[in-house]
Amino acid sequence: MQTVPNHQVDNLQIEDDRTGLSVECLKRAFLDNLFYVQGKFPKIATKNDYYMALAYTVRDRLLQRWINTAVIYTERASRTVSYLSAEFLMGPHLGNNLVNLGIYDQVKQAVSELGLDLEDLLEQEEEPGLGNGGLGRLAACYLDSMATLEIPSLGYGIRYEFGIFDQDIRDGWQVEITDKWLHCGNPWEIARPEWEVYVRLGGHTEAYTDEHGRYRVRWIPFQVIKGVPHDTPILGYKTNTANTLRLWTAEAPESFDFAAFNSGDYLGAVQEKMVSENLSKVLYPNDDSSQGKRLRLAQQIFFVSCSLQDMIRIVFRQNVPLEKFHEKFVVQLNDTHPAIAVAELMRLLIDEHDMGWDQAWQITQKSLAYTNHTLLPEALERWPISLFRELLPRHLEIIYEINYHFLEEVKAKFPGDSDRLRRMSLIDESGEKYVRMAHLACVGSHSINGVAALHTKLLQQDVLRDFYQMYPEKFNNKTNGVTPRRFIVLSNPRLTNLISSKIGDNWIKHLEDLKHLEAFVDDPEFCSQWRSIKSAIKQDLVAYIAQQNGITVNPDSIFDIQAKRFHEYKRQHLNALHIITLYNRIKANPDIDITPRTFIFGGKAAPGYYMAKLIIKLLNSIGDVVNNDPDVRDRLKVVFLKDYSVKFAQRVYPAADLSEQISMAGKEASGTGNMKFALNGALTIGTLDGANVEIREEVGEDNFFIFGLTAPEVYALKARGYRPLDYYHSNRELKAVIDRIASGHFSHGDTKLFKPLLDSLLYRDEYLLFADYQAYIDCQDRVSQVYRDRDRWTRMSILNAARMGKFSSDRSIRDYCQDIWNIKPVPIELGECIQAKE
Ligand code: CR1
Repeated sequence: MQTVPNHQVDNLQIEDDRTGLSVECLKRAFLDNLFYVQGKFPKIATKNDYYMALAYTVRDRLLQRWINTAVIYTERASRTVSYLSAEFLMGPHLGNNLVNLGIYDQVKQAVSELGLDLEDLLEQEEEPGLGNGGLGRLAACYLDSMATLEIPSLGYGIRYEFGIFDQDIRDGWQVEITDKWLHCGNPWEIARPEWEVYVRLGGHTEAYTDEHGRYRVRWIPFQVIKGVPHDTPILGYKTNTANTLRLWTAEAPESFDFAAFNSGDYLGAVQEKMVSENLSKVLYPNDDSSQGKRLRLAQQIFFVSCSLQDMIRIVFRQNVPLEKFHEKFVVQLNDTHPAIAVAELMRLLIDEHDMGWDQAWQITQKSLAYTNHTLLPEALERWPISLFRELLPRHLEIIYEINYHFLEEVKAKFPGDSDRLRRMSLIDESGEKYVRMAHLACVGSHSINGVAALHTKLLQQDVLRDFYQMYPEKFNNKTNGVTPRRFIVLSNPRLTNLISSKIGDNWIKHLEDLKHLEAFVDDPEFCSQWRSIKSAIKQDLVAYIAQQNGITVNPDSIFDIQAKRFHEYKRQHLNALHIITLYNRIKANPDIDITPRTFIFGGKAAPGYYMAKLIIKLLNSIGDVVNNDPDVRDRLKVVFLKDYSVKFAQRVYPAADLSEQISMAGKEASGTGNMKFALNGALTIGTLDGANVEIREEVGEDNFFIFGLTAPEVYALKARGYRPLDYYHSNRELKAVIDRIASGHFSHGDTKLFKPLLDSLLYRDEYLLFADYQAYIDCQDRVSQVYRDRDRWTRMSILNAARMGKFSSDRSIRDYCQDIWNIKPVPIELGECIQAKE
């Protein structure tokens, strides 16, 4: 792996136990931390003690860069991106920091000289699962890329005490277990109580006239919550830049209500503390759906208000006049979860900092930019007006006023179009009244972007059409990307070394350079190395599956993997229909010539999403039958790997032959797993949905297994009137599959268990599984054919990886910098300013 670039070593002025990078120095520092931080000596130290000692050793090296970065940003009052996100799915920090510091190999040697195994210590880390899926992981990739590209940035979010639940599988069903990630402490964060802020909730407002005779509003809250920031350094890859992830914890302003305490009401006194702390207690485990819960809205205003107040503190601290807030900060809203920022920034500027409406509105619009991540109607957030009024009375007034000005603008642009006014209003008045958060975000931002070309187009044509007609200049596309540091360098060192041995290691920062691999696609030795690496990684996964699931898997079979959140639109059950189709073919003719396959699934279902949980149960039930049926003769295996996480994903992507990206076209905004698989040399079977479209464009149609209806075909079919039963009756294999499930074959004769799922397919089939079934099966048959031609498959695999340059999150971030943020890199020199005051 990488070694320390010499210029960094040259620049180091302090080579001591907290900054030194030599093996000797690392060893000394490690033992020192074991002693002084963990209070242990080797003989009695646990694995966790060793992990902590190593984490602190690495953190010390980060701190030097972190402080330098902060000094330079402060001195220059650098323009800064604030990335506001309710989720950051960071994954384990230790390994990534070793890669980005360029000391992976030195540390491996240092710990091994002390009789320890680095991989073992890396396994110890309890990852911060502060996100559900793609949206939270994208935020994490973007932090990595911003630091790598030397872009001043702050990630702002919530320090949930409990992250996404741990998933167990019992009797084939998902069981949720509380994620106690902070249990052993978190060595990567530093609390900053000196920067605490206060957030108000509830109560009422009062109008008054100030000393200049101006109309003003005072908000008398029912409750005040304290927000305490916890900072984590985010180091760039082989740069000295260490940016900050700042997560807020909710606390009661005073630990006790002393009045209540003195009157003897001890429990009443701690009550408030408990209520306040609830705010940052737990991550809502829903992906792509919103349930309108009060606590969730409270979480949103909490982290948004804390973050905006923090930005204003920084503005003052750096002597920037508040009128130039938008020059100092650009605030990216990661979906609508932080969209209340529109009203909160207005409130802070007007009520707390005496600014006039028009100026405040200009600053707000110039500062904010909004990214939309979904086309699913159930994910578009709306809050009942009653709830809003109860929790955020002042914000509701401000939203009404924004709406008034906005609708005047709409009237001026589209006179006499009252239907349009009704559709575009920030308030949905069709039944019970709601605040529409996506509309608020669109109106209050200067930029609105989707996350893949098709998604942005569909936003413009459909979900946000009225806003596109009103503000075409605000719309732009920013196709998602993933960080090659975590998703190949860290997770697939063998492939990384092979690639670097051929084309050098420039590709790690400039992923387009992977295209130089194409020169080797006809080199038999390179192809054979490529193949044996994939094979070795598959062997590792075979061992893991044997140990985790007790299933024996054939390493030469196609590793056919679908790993992502469970959702009907993602169609894990379409994959199930294919498995049963192959199973039926074997049952009908046990000697049939079938390309062996291992179907691997991973992913969590939202705890309240019954159908998704039933699909998990179905997959496990199919596995129980197929894996043990003597007729199958081990040609098919179905494996459900429980508790999918970033750590686990890093193990799975490199082992895939085939990546399943089979959502109904028009539903997956982008997808990012699709990119991680292809980067590791998997071929994709997919629909023309989300970023699949662009991946296929890049890798070439010959190297991509495409099937199924396109988004326009989906709409047309639905408009004509879709009848799934017709497909059932006219397709012999499909009927046999459904009948096989209905017969109780996978449920010990129980014909009721999967009935809700079968009924939803037979009588509704909202996501058109039946319509796409035959195309999917035909495409899978082609996959099986091609896999038998090893050389052809290897060639396709190499070309997939070689052509993934576009999908680096570095490219995405460069595009954001250029088109939306108007921000330039600020390189950090080490050493010069560490002693600089104050
Ligand atoms: C989308 O479903 C996309 C990620 C990141 C998800 C997925 O297709 O790759 O966002 N959306 O952009 C989401 O979680 C709440 O919406």
